[in-house]
Amino acid sequence: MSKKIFSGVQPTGNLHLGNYLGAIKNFVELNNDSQNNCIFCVVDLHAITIKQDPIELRDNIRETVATFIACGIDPKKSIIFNQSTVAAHSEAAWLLSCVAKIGWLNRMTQFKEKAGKDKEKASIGLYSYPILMAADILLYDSTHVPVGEDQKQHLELCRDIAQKFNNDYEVEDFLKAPEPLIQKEFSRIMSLKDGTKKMSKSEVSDLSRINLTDDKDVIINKIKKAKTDSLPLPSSASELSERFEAKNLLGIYSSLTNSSLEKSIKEFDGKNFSKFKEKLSQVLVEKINPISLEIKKLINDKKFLDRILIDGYEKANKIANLKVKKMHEIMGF
Ligand code: AQP
Repeated sequence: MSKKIFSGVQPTGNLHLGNYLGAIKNFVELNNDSQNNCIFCVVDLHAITIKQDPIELRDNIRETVATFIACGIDPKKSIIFNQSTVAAHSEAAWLLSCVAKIGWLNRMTQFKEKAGKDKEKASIGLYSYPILMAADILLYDSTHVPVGEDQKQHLELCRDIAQKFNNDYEVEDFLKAPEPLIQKEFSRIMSLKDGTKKMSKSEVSDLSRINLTDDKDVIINKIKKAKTDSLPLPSSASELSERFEAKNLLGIYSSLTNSSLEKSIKEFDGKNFSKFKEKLSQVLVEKINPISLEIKKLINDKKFLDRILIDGYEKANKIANLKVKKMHEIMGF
């Protein structure tokens, strides 16, 4: 059965290994299946929930497109567009925010994490952004949404909003509740400096992540400095329950080599970290270096990147406008 795929990435800086292994790697596989209709969105309206420098934001939008292409997404097979160019997203978000419940939003753990201790000072957009995310997805009748594990709760909210809209307005199956597509293993890549924290663009220390634009030497250095513990590598997965950094590094290795955690554990059983880190760096360089070189090449071709966004806008705008128009009719406008 053909799937309608939708997913977004925030243009908030260098995309990293977590974005790649948790989401973009999956986008590429879905894009390569000719049965699927894929839409990949640069979600700049989400990015501004935390203050952005306008000049950097504009560059980051192009860099995100360049990263999609460098990772293997083919703009001829998928729609790639910039969220803010399709006004229906903001509009549908407002319509849906009148359906969603405050209690539902209050349960969102990502807001709690991102707002930190000073919730009163967080933007209202940061609080309500899962509703905009629901609008993004529902406008395209998306059936499947490939995301990292951290977005699972937002997708559940999206399903609740769709269902409530359909019930409130008695329009069965008008908004389609999408299925999350989350990698079964290694769906949450952790910081290289702290195995209990998600690898993230906004983390201050650049040593906490592998950026997709990092070159060979930078990658090797970051893996050398990645936090580990004093024990040798384990001989079974059960020994990893409290060894967060070891588990994360073995997970990264397994994901990159498309093997299971068990297989990787067997490969490095009892070895010390320096041997393992050498192999991990090698695998990372093999995967990331070509992507990094391609991003750096594409980023100079602004015309090419802008053309992709304009083509994508034209296609996405048509679909989204039709859906929002139907929402107007249903809601009595
Ligand atoms: N560490 C991660 N492990 C697995 N998947 C991840 N994703 C992000 N970080 C990890 C997935 O990547 C997709 C795009 O994410 P995003 O850039 O739109 O937003 P994010 O989740 O907020 O990513 P960051 O890096 O943490 O950005 P900042 O620091 O700007 O907030 C999503 O599918 C996400 O699940």
